[in-house]
Amino acid sequence: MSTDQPLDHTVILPGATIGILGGGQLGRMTAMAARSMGYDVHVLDPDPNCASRAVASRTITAPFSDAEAAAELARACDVVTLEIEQIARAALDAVAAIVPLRPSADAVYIIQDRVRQKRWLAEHEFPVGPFREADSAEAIAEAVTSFGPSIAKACHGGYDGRGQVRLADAGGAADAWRDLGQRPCLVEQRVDIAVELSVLVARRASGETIAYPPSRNHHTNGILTWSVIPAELPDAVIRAAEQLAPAIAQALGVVGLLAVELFFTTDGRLLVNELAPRPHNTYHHSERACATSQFEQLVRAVCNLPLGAPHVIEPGALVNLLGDVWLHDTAPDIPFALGVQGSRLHLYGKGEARPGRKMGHLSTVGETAQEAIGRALASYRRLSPESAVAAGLAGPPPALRSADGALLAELAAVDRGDAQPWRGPDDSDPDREDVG
Ligand code: AIR
Repeated sequence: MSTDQPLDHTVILPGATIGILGGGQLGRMTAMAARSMGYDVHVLDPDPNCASRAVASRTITAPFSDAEAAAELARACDVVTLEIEQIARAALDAVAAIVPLRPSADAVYIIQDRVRQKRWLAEHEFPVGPFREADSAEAIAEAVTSFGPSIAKACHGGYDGRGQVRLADAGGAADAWRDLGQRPCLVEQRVDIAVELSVLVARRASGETIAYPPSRNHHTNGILTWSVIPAELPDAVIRAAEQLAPAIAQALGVVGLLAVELFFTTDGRLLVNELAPRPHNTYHHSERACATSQFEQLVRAVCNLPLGAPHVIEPGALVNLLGDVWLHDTAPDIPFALGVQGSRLHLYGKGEARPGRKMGHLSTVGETAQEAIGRALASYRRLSPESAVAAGLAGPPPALRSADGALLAELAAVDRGDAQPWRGPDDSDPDREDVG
């Protein structure tokens, strides 16, 4: 299925109105960048007090399944984008019938269902780990019997670790099926991950495409804990990731942003974990570390302005602040946290702190990636010692360049050329322009 749209050279100039489906933190930070550039912003979100409300000039309160409300948003906008992929197809189509929707309804439709997304990636010869669709407890059990330790993910709706169940063996299948709401799910084999990374791609309607340098990421219970850029991996891995991600964006015909989450496995493979057609938590440090923040880049891409340079100007890191930070006995110590050199606090203005809910992040810069992540974690420990203990971040920061022996051996193999993280589909032409 080709989802690409014809090249469009129309520029949407400042003064125009950008609509955003979704009004959470990603919409809020995008809206701030859009406002800085002279655009007006309207958002649609089910929550009347959504995080974007303070920045948008109009907030439509409606569920993401409401096609009429989506059309109402579109009628007052010059272009519409999104900050969450769980928007009903009818609502996406209703927008696209009125104004350009970027990324397109087809691209979002493929990504928003985990099975559809994985199948699409496999069909297009992008590297993915073993997976299977399951529509019963028995099917989950069968998959786990053949895969070994696995993870079952709801097809729709889960993000930030929600809608995911880890299975050690087939014995957990009945519970997993129940916990996932007895709905079709994706079962993936658990792979031995050496490093998690992501690559953010921006593509504008004219076809211009750029990739950010990879970000290195660490998750706890399926939620991002910290990210650091540059990822400081072997050149071969960086090059492979920077080639793979734009190739996916190109094949999907994404206009806007596409975040590609990747696993670099202990046996030297680069696998696609998940795609997101929007700004991504793992690039919040781009506001400080990169020449162009991901939020400004989204605005440029959907308005068809020249894309900004994505390179790292100063190594940067972020640590997420979940609702838990505000729920411990000790209140967060913001002044103490901000005493760490290079640290900055970002709060999303969400009314209610719930466990696991993303409320904000701390960002830092440093002379090296190691210094940036060290400062970010130091600032986090000062902010909330209890959270740091709970997230396993109370000790010294991870040594980015001295991982365990097995990992080092594999990374060395990649540098020697013994392991090939990704070389593109068989018919790939290294001189092809569309993957640049
Ligand atoms: N989001 C979207 N997909 C994944 C994430 N984390 C962001 C979007 C969305 C917000 O999370 O910005 O609007 C919803 O956050 P919450 O805390 O209200 O569930």
